[in-house]
Amino acid sequence: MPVSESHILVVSPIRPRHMDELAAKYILHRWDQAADKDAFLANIADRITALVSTAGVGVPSDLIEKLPNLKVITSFGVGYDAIDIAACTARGIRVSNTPDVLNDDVADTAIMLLLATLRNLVVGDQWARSGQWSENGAMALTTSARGKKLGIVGLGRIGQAIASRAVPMGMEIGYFGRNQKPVDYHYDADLIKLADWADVLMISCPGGAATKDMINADVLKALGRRGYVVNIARGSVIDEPALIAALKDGVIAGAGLDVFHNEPHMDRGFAKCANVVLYPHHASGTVETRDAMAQMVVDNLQSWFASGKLISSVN
Ligand code: 8YV
Repeated sequence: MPVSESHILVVSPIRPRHMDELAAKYILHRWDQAADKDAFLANIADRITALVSTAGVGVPSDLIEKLPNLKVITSFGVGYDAIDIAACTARGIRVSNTPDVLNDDVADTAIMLLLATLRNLVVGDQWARSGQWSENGAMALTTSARGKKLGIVGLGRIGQAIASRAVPMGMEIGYFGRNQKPVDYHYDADLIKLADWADVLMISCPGGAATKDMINADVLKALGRRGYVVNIARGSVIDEPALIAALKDGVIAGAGLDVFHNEPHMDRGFAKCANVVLYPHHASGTVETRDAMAQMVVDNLQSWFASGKLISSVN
């Protein structure tokens, strides 16, 4: 029997162990498992004061409207572009995310994709695995990260974690963002200028309407045929048809991608490109980090019900 009378709607579950912890403390309603979601809500909607979801799933805006007493949304993930924050704030609904605990694994993934792309890891793996090495000798030379200019689009906490890894690799850092930051890196308030300056464009900004399709054909053209794109932010930031065309036509040299439009149904056009390294939105996908993210969801709920305060709120 849960110790609290608080009713929580589960739109997307977190880690199993942490779900058990929530079930022991609160009355959970598994909206995610309901076949008929409206019928499921009918008897409980007015009792729901809290909601749990993940960054990938978010919260449908029409669902928020059906929950008259909803006070708090605790989301598993740092990105919250799939939640209508303005509508929540207007209703006085507080929203929390799980920042910082994933910075290292996401930044490691960014560097992993950068090196895998510039050094052709997947091609090399295939060259050895398929027997081509023994038949045809060494694979084609690749290009070094050392001495390259890394243009970071979005120098937030994750962007800075990436920069701190790239500097000791001998890369020069530049960045684009709304505001110049108190850091000793090359700054461009013009994205086209940064792309022209950079050898590698690293996308680490938030998703959402403000950054939708920001990396378009003009930016890719400015980056140039020896340039590379790495994206660990959101697929929505890149104009995907423009990127696929740029990869196919040699407008840019290659890309390393962790995020895509319409996940998990990635555009098959990418699968046909030999000069792209693909990773299925798994930058934070380690047991250690996902457990830490889940613990932040549990702690935010605990703090909310105990004091009405969130540990990591976004509004
Ligand atoms: C997701 C992410 O949380 O944190 C984010 O914003 O995109 C990921 O870490 C993860 O894919 C689960 O939805």
